[in-house]
Amino acid sequence: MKKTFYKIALLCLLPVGVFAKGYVVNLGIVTTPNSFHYKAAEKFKQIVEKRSGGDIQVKIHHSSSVGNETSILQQLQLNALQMGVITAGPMDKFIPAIKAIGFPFIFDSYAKVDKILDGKIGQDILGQFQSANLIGYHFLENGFRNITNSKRPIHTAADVKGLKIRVMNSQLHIAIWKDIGANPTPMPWPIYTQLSQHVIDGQENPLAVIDQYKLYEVQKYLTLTRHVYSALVFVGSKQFYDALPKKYQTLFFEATKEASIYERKLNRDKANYFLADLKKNGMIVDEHPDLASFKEKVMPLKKQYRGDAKKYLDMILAQ
Ligand code: EAX
Repeated sequence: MKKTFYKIALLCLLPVGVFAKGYVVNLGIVTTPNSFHYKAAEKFKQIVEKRSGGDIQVKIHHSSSVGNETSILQQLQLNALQMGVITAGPMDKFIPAIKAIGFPFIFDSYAKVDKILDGKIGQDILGQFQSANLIGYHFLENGFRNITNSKRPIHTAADVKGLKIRVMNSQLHIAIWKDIGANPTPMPWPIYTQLSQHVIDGQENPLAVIDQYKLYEVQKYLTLTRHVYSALVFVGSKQFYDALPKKYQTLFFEATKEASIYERKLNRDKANYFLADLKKNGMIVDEHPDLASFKEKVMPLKKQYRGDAKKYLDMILAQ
């Protein structure tokens, strides 16, 4: 009896001992397991656990269970979390240069997105994460953002006037929607309840997010503005990264790159599905809004850009 007890106790202790020697990576995201953020995180987990021979264990904390995106970034700075898949918007308070890629209407194709984000400009911006005590590993994709609301069809910028639009906790996004004429209200994701209770009239997100969160139940009108390309970033704790052996530092860069390429393809392959599904679920869609009216309102924002944000914005505009 006693022997069996010890055997069981030993068996229970063994896995703990193995992991105690290795590394545990707590990864935070704000979206649910059907999201692309999660699919990327899952791919990263598979690659890292396999190639480290189980020496690294990745735990995915989804649905804001470890806090909103701003809070996840703060926890990464303190090494309370080790990884996150975060939207570029709320990062601009931490890394101002990221505003360059969030400038409205700056990307007109995926080819240009990939050229900039995977090229020198993107690499330079990721390098700047270090000064915020973070590691910017790789860009992946949320998608082009589109506006929805419950009040009225939006065709021109004038139709937005006075609408209470939820925006991300981002300096740039607040400025964009102020300039368009809305009443921007920053709040963290998710926002279904606030929409259903009419605390806010509208919001803007990629089609996948609008569909996966069933926002068609609480938003009647969708306008394909594609006003901002919404990048996601694999972000990590610098303190954690600095303490990793070289071979694992390399593995983290490889795994985030592979997971990002995988996720972008998955996201783009499904783009048409989401539009069809939103229509099927009753949304009234304006597929050809007057984009010139929106551009006219937001272009003066360029003058407010300073420092590296301005430098990279000018470089992208010159391409
Ligand atoms: O996918 O907060 C937001 O609007 C972001 O797009 C978030 O990543 C939801």
